[in-house]
Amino acid sequence: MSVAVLDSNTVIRFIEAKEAFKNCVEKYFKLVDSNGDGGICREKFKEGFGWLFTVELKSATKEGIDEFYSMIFDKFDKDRNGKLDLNEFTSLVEEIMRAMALGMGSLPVIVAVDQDSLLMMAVQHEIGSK
Ligand SMILES: [Ca+2]
Repeated sequence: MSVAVLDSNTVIRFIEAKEAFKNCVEKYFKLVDSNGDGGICREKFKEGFGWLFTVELKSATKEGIDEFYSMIFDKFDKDRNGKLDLNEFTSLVEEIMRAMALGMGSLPVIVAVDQDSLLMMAVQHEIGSK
């Protein structure tokens, strides 16, 4: 866990740098899709979500957490085949990151980020492009 200073523009610029963003999402997709069948099932999604985003659900009950994951999964499993393919997964990541950016507003915020989290990738992308 490290600490980074970022604002919504850091995140938005990362999403809009299509190639860099796509590469990162694909990297995570492959990580979560551990058996490489091109789809992330419900169970793997639950396991893998914490790698992507630091989820603060400490006060939530187990049922609450399950419901949270189901809700997200169902929303993005557009063709309802019980798996998230790369496209579905990409829209999921993009939407969550945009929501995070909205929450940050235009003032820089200090956030604790996991070394391999997507927010960290956004920060690194920003540093790299300067
Ligand atoms: Ca699907």
